[in-house]
Amino acid sequence: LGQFDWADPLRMETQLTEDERMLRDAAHAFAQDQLQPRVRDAYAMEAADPSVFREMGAAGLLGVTIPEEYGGLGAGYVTYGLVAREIERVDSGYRSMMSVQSSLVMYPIHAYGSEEQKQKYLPGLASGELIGCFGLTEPDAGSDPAGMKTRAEKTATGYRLTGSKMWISNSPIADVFVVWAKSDAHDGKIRGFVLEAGTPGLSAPKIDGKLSLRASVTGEIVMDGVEVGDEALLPGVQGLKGPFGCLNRARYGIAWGVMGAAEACWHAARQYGLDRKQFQRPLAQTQLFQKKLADMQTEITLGLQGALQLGRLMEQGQAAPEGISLMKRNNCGKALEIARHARDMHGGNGISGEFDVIRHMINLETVNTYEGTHDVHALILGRAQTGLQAFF
Ligand code: TGC
Ligand code: FAD
Repeated sequence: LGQFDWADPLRMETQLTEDERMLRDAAHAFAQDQLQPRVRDAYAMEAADPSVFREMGAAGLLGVTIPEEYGGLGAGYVTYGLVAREIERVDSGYRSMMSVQSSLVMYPIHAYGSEEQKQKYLPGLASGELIGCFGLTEPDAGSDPAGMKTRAEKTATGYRLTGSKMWISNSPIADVFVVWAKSDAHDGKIRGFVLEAGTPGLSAPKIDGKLSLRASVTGEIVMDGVEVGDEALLPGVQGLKGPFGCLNRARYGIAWGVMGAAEACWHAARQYGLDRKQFQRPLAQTQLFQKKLADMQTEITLGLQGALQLGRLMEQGQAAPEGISLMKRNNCGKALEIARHARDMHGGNGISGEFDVIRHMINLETVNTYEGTHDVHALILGRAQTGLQAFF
């Protein structure tokens, strides 16, 4: 019979290739050496550091699945997931910066862009010299992006975009804006456009005062008659399947990422329980404490197995969007619950920034909401198994 490893009960390590383990270890070292030392201050000060992008780029963590000819790593989806897990082990905000850049900006330019767009933007996005953002959500269109009001009108030489986007990760520091708009020239269908910072009429004010995901900056995108040339249109896709194709990748990465945050909380709670004594014995020697640790271990082990299988399906081109919804929803919900328990198990210390668990807990409230809320993914799964539409 095999040896039991409490931290890896089903021996996921043996399911990874040597390359995957090597890239995972490099991402772990980067996250622990470069990100962990600054995250508490970044969170406390609500200060996203743009140089994180260049550092991630130098470490090869931007565009993990994008081919090497465009500056990416040319690796598979399991590697991308393992990287997300290591970064989110430190903070969901840093993982957000990485996944928006990789899945929501580089992916659509690579999958839907012209050769000129790929050459122009992808190498700079991969190195982190350029920062990207993705504008789908609007003040009146969140869970229902089909209700967007942003319009692209045809001009003699291109398009004029008018509208506003809300809750956009990275927008105040972005150089490249992938935005989605209904285009008059395409029967009102949703089309993607690549805008550049500094274009007249384009601004991206910061949303101040967030109490969650404070190490990552979030803003609006205001488009007040922004004029762009024909070359700004992403030629390869139209309709909602354009932005959803990107969201599939980002949601998949989140399913892995949140397991990293959950593991950080689990390991911290276990260590705290071993170190702290009450009633003359370690907290970890009480039944209630051990039951909570066992629940965390079980949910994380199952969540990681699900994410790994989904990754293998992604690599084979066999992952259905509903399977991605299932894993995004499950792993976010479970990670949030684990973080709440870990916070409680730290007692009063659990509310201190020094112990990290409350930061993970508050971050995970955002992650449970963005990229499709927990309940919206339930409706996607409900529709897929009943054939009945319950959104409206
Ligand atoms: P529905 O009728 O279901 O679909 C419309 C068209 O879209 C296609 N489609 C998909 N294609 C690929 N992948 C998917 N996952 C797809 N889901 C839908 C569908 O096939 C159809 O295509 P066609 O050609 O037949 O027209 O559309 P609906 O309007 O009923 O959609 C409802 C719903 C709830 C499923 C959807 O709108 C939804 O998922 N809402 C959640 C919105 C969301 O996730 N927003 C995320 C914004 S970005 C973000 O949060 C980034 S945070 C990142 C970070 O900081 O890390
Ligand atoms: P709503 O859609 O108004 O939902 C409010 C509540 O109603 C939720 O509980 C929801 O589950 C529920 N609900 C909605 N519809 C139904 C229904 N039919 N039946 C039952 N319940 C329903 N967007 C981007 O485009 N790009 C980004 O980079 C980005 N980054 C983000 C970063 C942060 C920090 C945050 C907080 C959000 C970000 N978002 C981004 C937006 C995010 O995707 C949306 O907040 C999310 O999709 C939910 O939309 P909403 O906030 O409008 O909530």
